[in-house]
Amino acid sequence: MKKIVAATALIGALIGATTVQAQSFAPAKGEDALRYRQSTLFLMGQHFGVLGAMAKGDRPFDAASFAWNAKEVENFSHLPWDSFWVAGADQGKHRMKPEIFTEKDKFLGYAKQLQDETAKLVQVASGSDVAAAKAQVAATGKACGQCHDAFRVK
Ligand code: ASC
Repeated sequence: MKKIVAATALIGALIGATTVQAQSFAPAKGEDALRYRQSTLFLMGQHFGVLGAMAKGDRPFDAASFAWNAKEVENFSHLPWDSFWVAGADQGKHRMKPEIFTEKDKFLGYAKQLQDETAKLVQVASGSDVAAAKAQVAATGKACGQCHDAFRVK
């Protein structure tokens, strides 16, 4: 019985893991893809801004608000990346550097790092260690920044 329970849990975990990894989305039209990725990055920045203000002490630390905003940031960290590869999504006003396309692995590696940091952000937000939560905001901000430095026009 124990073995069956363990095997079921393992299969569940594997299905869960692949399902999360397999999800991807990008609008089909270039102009929509540009807007989609810029919107998701904008929204991520808005919610991360709340966390940044709490971490810096510009805003009172509120655990429930921190946790909610962390969850939003984590969600948005999964959305923008596929839209960079939609034909026509480089037409219009944007700040992406062409290196995104010539250094795709590095770019997506940074995206993955961001997702890992935002997952930790959600995790730490559910605890009661405020210092750890603030430190994780800094770590997440670093992940935002390293990608901007390499792949966003100043
Ligand atoms: C934000 C935001 C970013 C990041 C970055 C962190 O709030 O809009 O782009 O944080 O500044 O380094």
